[in-house]
Amino acid sequence: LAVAELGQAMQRHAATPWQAAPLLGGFAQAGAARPVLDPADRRRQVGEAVWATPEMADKALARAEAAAADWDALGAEARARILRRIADLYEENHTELMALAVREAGKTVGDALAEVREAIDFCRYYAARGAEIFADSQRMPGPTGERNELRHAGRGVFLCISPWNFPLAIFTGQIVAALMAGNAVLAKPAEQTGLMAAAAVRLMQRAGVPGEVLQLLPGDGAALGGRLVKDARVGGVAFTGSVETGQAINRALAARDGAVVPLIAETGGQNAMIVDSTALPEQVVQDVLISGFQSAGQRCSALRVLFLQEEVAGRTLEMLAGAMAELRVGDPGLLSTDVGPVIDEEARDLLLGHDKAMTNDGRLIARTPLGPDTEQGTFVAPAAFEIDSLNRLQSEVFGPFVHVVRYQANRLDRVVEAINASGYGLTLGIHSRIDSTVDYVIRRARVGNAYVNRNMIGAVVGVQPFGGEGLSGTGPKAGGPNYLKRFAVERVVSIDTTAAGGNASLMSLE
Ligand code: UN1
Repeated sequence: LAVAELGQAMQRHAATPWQAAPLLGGFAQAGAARPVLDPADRRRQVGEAVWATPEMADKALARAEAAAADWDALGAEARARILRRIADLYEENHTELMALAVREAGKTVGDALAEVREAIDFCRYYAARGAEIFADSQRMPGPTGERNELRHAGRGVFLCISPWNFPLAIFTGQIVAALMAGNAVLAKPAEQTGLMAAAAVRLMQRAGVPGEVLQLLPGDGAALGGRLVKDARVGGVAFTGSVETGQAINRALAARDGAVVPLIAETGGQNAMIVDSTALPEQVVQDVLISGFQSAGQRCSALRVLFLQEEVAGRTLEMLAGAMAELRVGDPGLLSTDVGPVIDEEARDLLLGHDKAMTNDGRLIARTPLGPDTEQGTFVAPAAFEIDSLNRLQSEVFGPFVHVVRYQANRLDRVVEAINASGYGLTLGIHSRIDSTVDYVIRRARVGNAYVNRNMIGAVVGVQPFGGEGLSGTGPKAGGPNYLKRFAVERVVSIDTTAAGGNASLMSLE
């Protein structure tokens, strides 16, 4: 039934395209519309998007600044109720949101479902955590005659800059965290996924988020995003995307006159999986397929470098090549599809360039053939290459490619050193049945999320707090117990309760 409904939602919008426009104070702004094309078939227009002008960004900032205090004063429980209502509305509208994930972002049906679920999980988890952390006041211990309270408040206006690879989940996660902490939000979605962002913001406003408190600014990353991060009215930035953009935001914030504000950044990875001779080969192959090729490898958590112990490398690669030949690459709207398109022409061309360079160097191990009807889309064939060391990869290769490096059993130390030397520190997979090996790796590898004898993507909100260190991000981890705190400031109120009269009313604040 769900699949039939999804098909209907996709057809409905073949007739009535989706729309995105800047939303200021709850009102859509007019402007020149840009066509949004389906990554699976670039002849198919799925909607159109209007980008925000610098004047709109300026107005949005002024409105947000004016609205922040009242939103904060509403209190944590009232804000948590609105977050729960957003979750309910996402649930009611899940087929529409899934259709958008498939048609605008090229997600497979399975990934689209996971996307909507994760967004809902973020709302419910942050509502629960926020109601706890941001409860009106927390009594601190102290001497008699004095009352000390720890409170939290929003930082004012928070700027949320989100990626196209999780156009609903990460977009929503950043925004509801900032809202829950009592901030007004300016949302700058990825250029490629403005339609999903607009649909999400409309639902958030229906759930009760005031138009001034959450404003949507679709537009160019460098021009619009660059302008916003320089503005002294922005009290904090949440960013998920490339390490280069994260560093540029960091520099822009540092160069600003005025207050020092936090950057919560989740950036790329050069994620490795280590497989020793005690690993179960079938499980390894299954986990490599999921970690390397699901979502066409367009996850910052995805596997990029597979370290195979020499003794098992040949057999594992043979099995991997066999399994890769069975993957189906094609229309992400079909339930039988394993790998959909990459996001756009620019991404495809970069990846094809990498494939060509690797293949010319004689490093190709296996490549999955593209399925039928892929000529008009931005598809990239999943491939595995062999390289002599992780150093060969200068930066993150954001697509369906796995690079294999063989290692000697007695040189596991070098493997861990190479992983750490990359400077990234996001996810890591280890396949081994030897506890001391697993322990050795986990104690030394500087990564945010380590996965043992399983795949290394799909961190679950509230269960596996997600995020890296080094070049991979600043923390705190998304979907974890400490994430919300960084969006708020702490305030301590100390009251002398021995004084008569005046302080009595403050004492009843409880
Ligand atoms: C990203 O790809 O930008 O665990 C981060 C996972 C996801 C990754 C999100 N939470 O696969």
